[in-house]
Formats: sequence, C-alpha cells, structure tokens
Amino acid sequence: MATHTAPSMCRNCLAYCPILVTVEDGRAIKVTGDPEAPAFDGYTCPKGRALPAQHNDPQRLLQCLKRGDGDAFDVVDSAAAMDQVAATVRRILAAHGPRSIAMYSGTGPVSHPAGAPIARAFFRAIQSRMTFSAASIDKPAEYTSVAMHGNWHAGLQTFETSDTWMIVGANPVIAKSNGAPLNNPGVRLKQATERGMKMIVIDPRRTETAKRAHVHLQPRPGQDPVLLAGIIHILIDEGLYDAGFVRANAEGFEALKASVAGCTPAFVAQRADVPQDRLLEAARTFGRGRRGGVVCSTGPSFSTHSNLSYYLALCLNTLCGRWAREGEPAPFPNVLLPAFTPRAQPYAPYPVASDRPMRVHGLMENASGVPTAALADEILLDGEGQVKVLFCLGGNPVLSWPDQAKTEAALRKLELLVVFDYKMTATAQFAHYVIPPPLSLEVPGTSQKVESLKYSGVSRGYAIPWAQYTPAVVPVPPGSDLIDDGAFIFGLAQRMGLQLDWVNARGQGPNTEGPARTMPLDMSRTPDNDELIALACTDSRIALEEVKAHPHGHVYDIDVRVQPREPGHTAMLQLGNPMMMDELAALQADGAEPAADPALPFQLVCRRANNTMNSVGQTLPALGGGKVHAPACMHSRDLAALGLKDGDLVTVRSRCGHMLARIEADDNLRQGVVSVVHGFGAPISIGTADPERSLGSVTRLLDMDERDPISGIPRMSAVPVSVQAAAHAA
Ligand SMILES: Nc1nc2c(c(=O)[nH]1)N[C@H]1C(S)=C(S)[C@@H](COP(=O)(O)OP(=O)(O)OC[C@H]3O[C@@H](n4cnc5c(=O)[nH]c(N)nc54)[C@H](O)[C@@H]3O)O[C@H]1N2
Ligand SMILES: Nc1nc2c(c(=O)[nH]1)N[C@H]1C(S)=C(S)[C@@H](COP(=O)(O)OP(=O)(O)OC[C@H]3O[C@@H](n4cnc5c(=O)[nH]c(N)nc54)[C@H](O)[C@@H]3O)O[C@H]1N2
Ligand code: SF4
Ligand SMILES: [Mo]
Repeated sequence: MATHTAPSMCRNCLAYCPILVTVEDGRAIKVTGDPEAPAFDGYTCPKGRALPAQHNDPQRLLQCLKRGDGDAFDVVDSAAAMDQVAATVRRILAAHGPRSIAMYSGTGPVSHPAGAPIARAFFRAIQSRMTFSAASIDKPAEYTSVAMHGNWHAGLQTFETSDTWMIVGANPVIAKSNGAPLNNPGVRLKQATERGMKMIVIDPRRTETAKRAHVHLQPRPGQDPVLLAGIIHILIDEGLYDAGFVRANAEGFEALKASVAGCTPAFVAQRADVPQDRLLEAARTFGRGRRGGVVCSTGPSFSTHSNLSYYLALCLNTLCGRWAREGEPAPFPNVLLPAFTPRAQPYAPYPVASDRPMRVHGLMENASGVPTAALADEILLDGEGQVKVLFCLGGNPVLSWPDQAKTEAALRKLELLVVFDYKMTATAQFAHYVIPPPLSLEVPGTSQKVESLKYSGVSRGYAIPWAQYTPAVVPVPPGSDLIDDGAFIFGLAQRMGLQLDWVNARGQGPNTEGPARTMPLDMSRTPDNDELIALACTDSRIALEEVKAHPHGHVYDIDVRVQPREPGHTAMLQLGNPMMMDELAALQADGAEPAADPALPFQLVCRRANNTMNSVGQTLPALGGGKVHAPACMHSRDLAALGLKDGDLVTVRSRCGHMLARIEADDNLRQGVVSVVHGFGAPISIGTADPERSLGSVTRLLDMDERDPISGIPRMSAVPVSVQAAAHAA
C-alpha cells in the first residue's frame, strides 16, 4: 500500500482551514488540521475530518443521471447529457426568450468556486438576468444596507485591534461566517477576551460565542431593530459617539437622532424583554471603547426588518467612527485579490432597488440581486417570461427555500431541471439531469474566495494577509464520469455557439476597488481548474506562483496603510435614509408589547450545527452520530410546562404549515423559543422509507408570502409557532 500525506485546504465552509490529508492508494483516508499552517493553530472541525467519508461515501454519485420513465434515473454519459441539455435550452430559449432560463446557485460553490463565474458568464451570454442565489435568502441586508448607508473604502476596524465588539445574531465559533476572523474563530475570541476585549452578544441563545461575552443580551427574537435603535439612543443621549467623525463623514445625523428619540431604555427593555441595566451596560461598553465594530448575521437577517437592523448596525459603526482611519494598517489588504490603495473616505450610497421588476409580488431586482423568494412563483405563474429551465448549482431548494410544498410544486413544473450535485439530494430527486462534480480534494483551490467575502458585508474573512493554494490531492474515483459544474456549462456554451467572458469583479454595487477585468475565454477547448484559478488571480497583489510556493499557506508581510481622503472626494455616509427612518417609526408605533398570537405562543429561531453544513452531512454516519433529523430544542422549563421530555415527538405548527420533530432540552435558550437547524428532512411529495429521516424539515413552517419588501427574504426566524405532543408516531 502506498501512503503519503499532503497539505491541502478543507473547503466545506468559508473558514477554508488548512489540513493534512493522508492518502492511501489514491484515496483520502484521514484528515487532520495542519500544524504547520500559521494562524489556524491546527484547527479542524468534525466536517473537515469527515472529508474522507464524504469523498468515499458509497451513496456518492459517480455518473451523470437522466430521468427515465417516472421516477427512475438512468446513467447518461456526460457528453451526451451536454448534447441533450444544450438542445433543450436552445429550443426553450428560442421559443420563450432569455427570461425563461434561470439558475439558482447555493452554497455548494463554496467548495468549488469556479463553477458560479462560468455559469454567470453563460447567463450574460444568453442575456438572462435570472441568476438567483442563496445570498438573497441568507443575508441580503448586507447588500441593501450598504446601498442605503454607503460604505467605507478602507473597511471596518478589525476584530484583532478592537477593545469592544458587538455581535448580533451570529455564532462564529461554530458557523465561521460572520462576527470574528475565520481562521479558528474560537481561539481568536478567546485570545481577544483574554487581552481585555469586551464583547457584546445579542442572541436569544447562550451560544458558544455568547459564553465569552462581557454583556449577553438574550432578547425576544425579532427585536434587533428596536434594540439597536435603543443603543443608538443611549450613545447620543450620553454623548458617547464621535461627533467629529460624524460631521466630517456623514449626513442625516439629526434625522437619526429624531427617529431613535422614542427608543428610550425603558421602552426598548420592555419591548425586547431585556434588563434595562444590561442594555445600558451594552451601549456604554460599546460607546466607551476606543475601537471595535458591530456585525450582524442570520439572526437579524431572518427575523423581519432585516434591512433596518443591518442599516442601524452600520449607523452605529459610523456614529462611533469605527472605520479604519488614515495611517492605520489596511484591515483587508488583499493577497490573492488585486492590490489597491485603501482610503479613509466613504463610498456614497446608491439605489437599493433597480427599475427591473420581477413578475410576482411587486419585487424588483435589487442591491442583493434577483430575489430567490420570487423564484418558485416565477416558475409557477404561467405567461410571458415564465421560468421553464433551472440550473441548480450546488443548492438544495427543497430543504432551503421557505415553503417546501410550493418549492416542490415549482420544481415539478419545470420543463428542464439540471441539478449539479454529488448526491441524490431531496432536490435532485426532482431533476431531469443530475450532474455530479469531483469533490474538493479532487480539484485545486485557493483561499481567494474567503478574501472576497469582504465585498459582501463588513469585516468578513480573515483580516490577516493569509493565502493558500492547494493542488488536487486525490484523483477522482476510478471509472467515474464526473464533471465540474463550470465545465458542463462551458460545454453547453460550446454547443450553443456562445462566447463566454470571465469577469473579475472587485467590490459590491458601484463600490469597487477598481474596474472589473473582463477576459474572453477561448471557446475551442474547456479550460481546466488551474487555468480558471490563474484567471481569477490575474492582478493579485501576491503572484499566484509565490503563493503556490508555500504549500502550508502563508501570512504575508503586507504593510499597506490607509491613505487620507482624496482631494475633492465629496461622498458622505447616510445616517438618515428616509425609508429606514419611516420603518423605525412604524415599529415604534406598535408599542412596547409586540403583537402576539395566543394560538402560536412560541418563536421558532434559526441555528447552525457543528456537524452539518446546511443540508450537507446528515446522511454521513461519520457526522450523524446516529441522528438523522434535527431536534426541536427548547428550555427545560418550557418542556416541563408542556409536559414534554427529551426525545418526545412533537408537532410544531406555524401559520402556514407543520412539521414533526423530536424534543431536546437546551437551557441555553431563552424561554419561549424553539431552535431548529434547517436542512434536514425529505421531500413531502416523494417521502422516504425511513420515517425518522422525514422529521424536522423546518422549511415547511416558513411562508414565502411574509417577506421583506426590498430583498424579498421571507421570515425565517422569530416565526410564531405552537408546540404540542404529536398524537401519532412519525
Ligand atoms: N429554515 C431555514 N432555511 C434556510 C436557512 C435557515 O437557517 N433556516 N438558511 C438559509 C441560508 S443562510 C442558506 S445559505 C441557504 C442554503 O441553501 P442551499 O445552498 O440551497 O442549500 P445547501 O444545503 O447548502 O445545499 C448545498 C448543496 O451543494 C452540494 N455540494 C457540496 N459541494 C459541492 C460541490 O463541490 N459542487 C456541487 N455542484 N455541489 C456541491 C451539497 O451536496 C448540497 O446539496 O438556506 C437558507 N434557508
Ligand atoms: N457548522 C456549520 N457552519 C456553517 C453552516 C452550517 O450549516 N453549519 N452554514 C453556513 C451558512 S450558509 C451561513 S449563512 C452561516 C451562518 O452563520 P451564523 O449567522 O453565525 O449562524 P448561527 O450559528 O445560526 O447564528 C445565528 C444566531 O442567531 C440567533 N438568532 C435567531 N433569531 C434571532 C433574532 O431574532 N435576533 C438575534 N439577535 N439573534 C437571533 C440564533 O440563536 C443563532 O445563535 O454559517 C455558515 N457556516
Ligand atoms: S471549520 Fe470545519 S468545515 Fe469549515 S473549513 Fe474548517 S474544517 Fe472545514
Ligand atoms: Mo448561508
């Protein structure tokens, strides 16, 4: 047996931890953290260590599949699948126009980022704007809030240099997405608090992150806008803000001050149900700190009024002047992204909605893209412009889009559904073609994806000039016919006679670090992954070859200082956006007691689990721990009041649906909330042989029709529900 160990990167989530892969006879058999990689302290999580199980999973698809008669699938050669899909797309495009062809890209491309840019190039070439993504059911307010407030060219002061930090509805220790540097966030938080950083965490659950907080506010879910307005009220009232910074860089202070006037500590404490003294302590800790930012994540994003929560968080950063100042080291200096000169100056706000309407719900294409919440209805609604073809790129709509029954009906109505995935997922069961890609250890990759997170939202990524490249460390399984999402779509473009252009964008909306670079692709042959990586790294600050010379990754010595405001630069940040001020006024008009429906006395909230990445991992024995469903977690006092105990089967009911789940006591939760991980379950209209597996499909409780007016994100947390012992077994 030939065994060796190769350095690589896990790409199962956005931390991209450096790993060591033990390879035996061409198969990965073991993954550990890489102790030689600086800045990650040898960290991995169970999902990373399960990479061999994921790659060698007997349920993995190794051939393309095509729907035969009824629900059966037949193996189809990948080239034949491209021929057939291209012919259908060409026919539907000619008959119904570009708008009939759509894509939805999910989190799968995290593992393998080159597919999505090729897919976007394909959609540009056919002139369809119907490129939906998970971003608009994730944190679309990262984009809408920046459009309304503006942004800061040099970025937010970093976590590592801060003496205070506020995290609203994020759990970076587990999720590694927002709120703390992604290189081993648990250790970064520990070090920061040990050196004296005072962290404020706002979360109805006492999370792994909240356990390190100086102040943990455990509010009623859905009250973040009022809470943040209350904190702004206290800072203005007590003069704990940077008046000089505000005068020099922002407009709308008086409008904001007037809008938060009614959010007194007493009002907010009652409305959010938090102790008033803790609210004051949170505000004063943040205001008296010298450096540090506020970051939001899925908690406030999912819980209605998300634009307002994110907007007020940006206002807090601006009020306290927490943006990187002239002369400081650049917070995110770019390594595999292009060099740029960060400046201590605002980017101006820009329009949050476009003039391009969707056909349904009065939604528009907006700063967060085309709204995924409209896609099911865009498929279901007959008439001109109806979506008839969907490419699903590494996503699992049946378990991730709100309103599972509607999603299934929409997928069934499609004339062509092509699912790019490596397993027969809940969504792939509805496909006409399932196209399996090679998995992460079988393809090369770089850490550039994590760097580019700074373009979506504030202070996301590593905040150190870290970069790594990995070659493929194992071959694809023998006898397989796997094809990258991008290569398949490139093959369609070739067959349709399209010219594709690769685009390297450098920011969000009109706020960019420089012009995008567009590079026409040679359509005579399919580019391999290393060529695409080289294209993505054209203009990188550090040459790709240099990064390749450090197989364990490297922290570069990049001394880039924030430069002064450019002469004549007049852009200002906006603290008083009229739409946001009106929304805040309307919320306050609801009074100090939020409306409640006595028939739905609990609130369902979102959470992430360490062993799964959304719908990925539940069916891997290495990760499941025998559990194939998501438990409904509640405080033990709530369980006692309901006469329930651990393991009991319950029905959770919302206004629009119900699901079955097993109960788990979790005293880290605030009373009155039910916390459930999403991504579990099975299709309603197909079912599953294993009844336990059909439990806990939380999207059945969510209503597409209760949605944000701009981004369209439906209410996915703080959802009113009831909980009752299930009358029957699953
Ligand atoms: N109720 C509820 N709904 C939610 C959420 C919630 O918390 N609660 N969260 C929302 C959020 S934040 C998000 S981002 C979305 C996620 O929504 P989706 O992205 O639609 O769902 P995932 O389960 O992440 O699906 C990712 C798919 O990619 C596949 N995959 C993995 N690696 C690869 C690869 O290399 N190539 C390809 N082609 N495929 C791959 C996986 O097998 C999986 O099926 O869900 C949203 N929906
Ligand atoms: N292990 C693991 N990592 C992941 C994922 C995964 O599934 N598993 N998914 C990835 C994806 S797609 C994403 S988008 C990120 C998400 O990353 P995070 O946003 O950090 O996700 P969570 O860990 O669920 O943290 C959200 C927190 O919000 C709280 N919350 C719920 N409702 C409210 C509310 O109304 N207000 C406030 N203030 N808090 C509330 C919840 O209790 C929860 O602790 O994680 C990514 N990383
Ligand atoms: S945190 Fe886990 S899943 Fe994410 S990159 Fe690191 S090892 Fe992989
Ligand atoms: Mo997400």
